[in-house]
Amino acid sequence: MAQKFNEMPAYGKLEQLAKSPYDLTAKEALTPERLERYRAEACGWRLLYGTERITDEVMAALEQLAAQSQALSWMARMQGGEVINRIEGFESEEREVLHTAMRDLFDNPRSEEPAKKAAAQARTEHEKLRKFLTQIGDRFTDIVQIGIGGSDLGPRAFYLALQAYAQEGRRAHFISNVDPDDATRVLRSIDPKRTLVVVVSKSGTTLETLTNETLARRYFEAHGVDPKDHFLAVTGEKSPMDDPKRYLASFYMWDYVGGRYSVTSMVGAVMLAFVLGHEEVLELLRGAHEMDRVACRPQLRGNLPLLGALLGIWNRNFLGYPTVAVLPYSQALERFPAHLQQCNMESNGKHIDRHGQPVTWATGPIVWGEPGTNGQHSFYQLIHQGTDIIPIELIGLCASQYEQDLEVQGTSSQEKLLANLLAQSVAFATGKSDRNPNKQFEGNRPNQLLMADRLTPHALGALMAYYEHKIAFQGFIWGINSFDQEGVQLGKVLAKQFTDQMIAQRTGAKSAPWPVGEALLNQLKL
Ligand code: G6Q
Repeated sequence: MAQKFNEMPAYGKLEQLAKSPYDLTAKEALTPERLERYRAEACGWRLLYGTERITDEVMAALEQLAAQSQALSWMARMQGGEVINRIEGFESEEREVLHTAMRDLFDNPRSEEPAKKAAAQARTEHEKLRKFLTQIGDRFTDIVQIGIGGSDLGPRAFYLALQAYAQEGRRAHFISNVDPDDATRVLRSIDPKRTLVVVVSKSGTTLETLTNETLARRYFEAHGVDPKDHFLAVTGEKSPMDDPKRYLASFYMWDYVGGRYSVTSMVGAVMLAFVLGHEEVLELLRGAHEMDRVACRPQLRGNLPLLGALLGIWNRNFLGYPTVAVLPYSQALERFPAHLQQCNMESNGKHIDRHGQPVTWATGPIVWGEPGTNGQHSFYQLIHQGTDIIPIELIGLCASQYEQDLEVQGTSSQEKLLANLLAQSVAFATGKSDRNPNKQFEGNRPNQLLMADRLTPHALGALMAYYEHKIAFQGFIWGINSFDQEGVQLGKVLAKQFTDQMIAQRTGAKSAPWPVGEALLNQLKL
C-alpha cells in the first residue's frame, strides 16, 4: 500500500519548517532578487510566488513530498488512460480519467492505447461539429445551452471569458437552474426562429436539465418552431438522451471525461465553436494541450501545475489555512472562480483515501473569488485585517482584450487595473505598520500572481489546464480519488424523494410514511 500523506518523510520536515515560515513583513524580506528567484513560466503564463511564505528549504521539502507521493507517475498514469477513478476494495466508478485526450489532437500525441482511442473519438466529434457548422451557415444567431454543474459552469465561464472574440452577431445564453424564472428570462430574450438550443447532459438523466429542455421545447412549439430543427444534444453514448431523431444533431462524450473536466469536450466545444468559430476552439484546445504536456515535466520549476499544487499544500496542510481566494483582475474571468470552485471542491472535497480509509489530514480547501478590483471595494477588508488568513491567487493580464482604452489622469484603465493588482499583492505580503491600531495591517497574507500577456483562447485553455492539473496533483499527493462526486449523486437522490412525495400528495397515491418529509412539505403551504 502506498505511503500515507502524513507518513512521508518530507511531511515531518515541512511540519518543522512551518513553525517559523518566512516573514514577509520583515525589513528587506521582499526584494527584487526574491521576486526573480521565485518565478516560473510555461505556455505564456508566469507564476510569481515570492509573496508566498516560502524559502529554498521549504521548496526543496515540497519537491521531496511530490517525489515521495509519486505525483508525476500518477499524472502519467492519468494522461495515459489507466483506470484511476476508483476506491480500492469498494464499489466506485472504476473509470479512466481522460479529459486530456479531448485535446490531444496536435503534435506528438500520447501513445497509450486508451488515450489514443479517446483522442480518436474526440477527433470524430470535431469533424462532425465542423461539418455541422458549415451546413447551418448563418441560419442562426443565438445558441442556448441547457445543462447544469459541469455541463454549465465551465462552458459559461469560457463564453464570458472569450466574448471579445465572438463572431459578429453571435451570442450564447445559458439555462441551468430548475428555477423556472431562469428558463423564462432566457427564453423571452431570444427569437426561437434564429436560435439553436444545445442540451448538454452526460448522463441524460439530470432532473434540472430534462425539465428545462421540456420547457424550452414547449416554448419553441408555442412560437410555431419545431424543436427537432433547432435542438442539439451533447450526451453520453446510449444515455436516455441519445436519440438522434429528436435532435438536429447529436454529439457525444464519454464516461472517462468527468463533468467538471468536460469543457474541452463537446460539452463546451459546440456552443463555443458556434459563437467563436471552430478555429478559435482549436486554439483553446491547443493551449490546454500544451499545459497538459507541461504537467508531465520532471523538473519542478518547469512544471507549473505541480509547483502551484505544492504551494497550495504548503498553505493548506502546513500553515493550516482552510480557504483560498482566486481573484482575477479581469472582468472577462468573472465566472472563472465559480468554475474553479467546482473543479476544486468537487474533486478534492473528500474524506477518505484511495483505499477507503478516513484521511487524517486536511484535503481540498474552500475555494471562492470574484474579479478584482470589484472585490477590493467589498470583502478585501477581511483579507487585510480580519482574524482569518486567506491565501490569495491573483490572476492578471498585461493587455486588455478589446484594446478600447483611454488615458485618464495619466494612466489607461488597463494600467489602473494592473496597478491595483500589484499594489494588493505587496500589501497582502508586507502589511503596513501604523501607530493607530485601526490602520495597522499585519501582512503575511500569502499570495501568488499568475500573469499572461492577454486573455486569448490559447491563454484561457492553458490557464484552465493549469488549474485542472494543480487540483489533480493535490489529490495524488493527498492520496484521494479526485474524480468521483458522491456528494452530487446524493443531492440527485434526495430531491427525487421529495418530488415523489409531492406527486403522492397531489394524486392521493399511496406512499411509504415519511413524517419529516411531510412536515417539511407542509411548510411550503403559505
Ligand atoms: C461534475 C459533476 C456534476 C455534473 C452535473 C450534470 O463533475 O458530476 O456537476 O456535471 O450533475 O450532470 P449531467 O451532465 O449528467 O447532466
